[in-house]
Amino acid sequence: MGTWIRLVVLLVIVGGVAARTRMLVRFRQLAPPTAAVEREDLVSAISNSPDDASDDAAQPYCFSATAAVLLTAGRDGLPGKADVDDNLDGIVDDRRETGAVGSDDECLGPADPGYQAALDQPGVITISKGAFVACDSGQNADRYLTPRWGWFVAGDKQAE
Ligand SMILES: [Ca+2]
Ligand SMILES: [Ca+2]
Repeated sequence: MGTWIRLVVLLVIVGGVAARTRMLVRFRQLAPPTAAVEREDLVSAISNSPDDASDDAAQPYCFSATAAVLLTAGRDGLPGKADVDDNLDGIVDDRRETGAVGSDDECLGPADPGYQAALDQPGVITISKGAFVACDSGQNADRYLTPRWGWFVAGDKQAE
């Protein structure tokens, strides 16, 4: 009987070590892509013109309290899922289905692809005001967008 207990304790210890090792390996793999970004890289990106084709060029964005955030009918052109009564009110594809969960409907801000085209589409709903829009304020922008790193905030120069 003592042998069985020792075997169980040994299995628990080996299992614990294996689980901990697996977690540590996974943790390293889950490091964010920005983990290796140096501040100098971001300062350089801000200095590059957004017209550069480089992935490192940063487009400045400034907050606009009047910029519309849109809710579109998606690629199928119909509110919610096409030919489905998403909100169960007995009417298929009525306007109140726009943005239904699981549909192709999209929420778009000025920085999103397709935003300009959506402004002219019928059935598009403005769900709020206030968003970041491309601007040319250079190093004083509220935030920046790069193809390589996505969004980042540069912060106040005095904090350096
Ligand atoms: Ca749709
Ligand atoms: Ca409906």
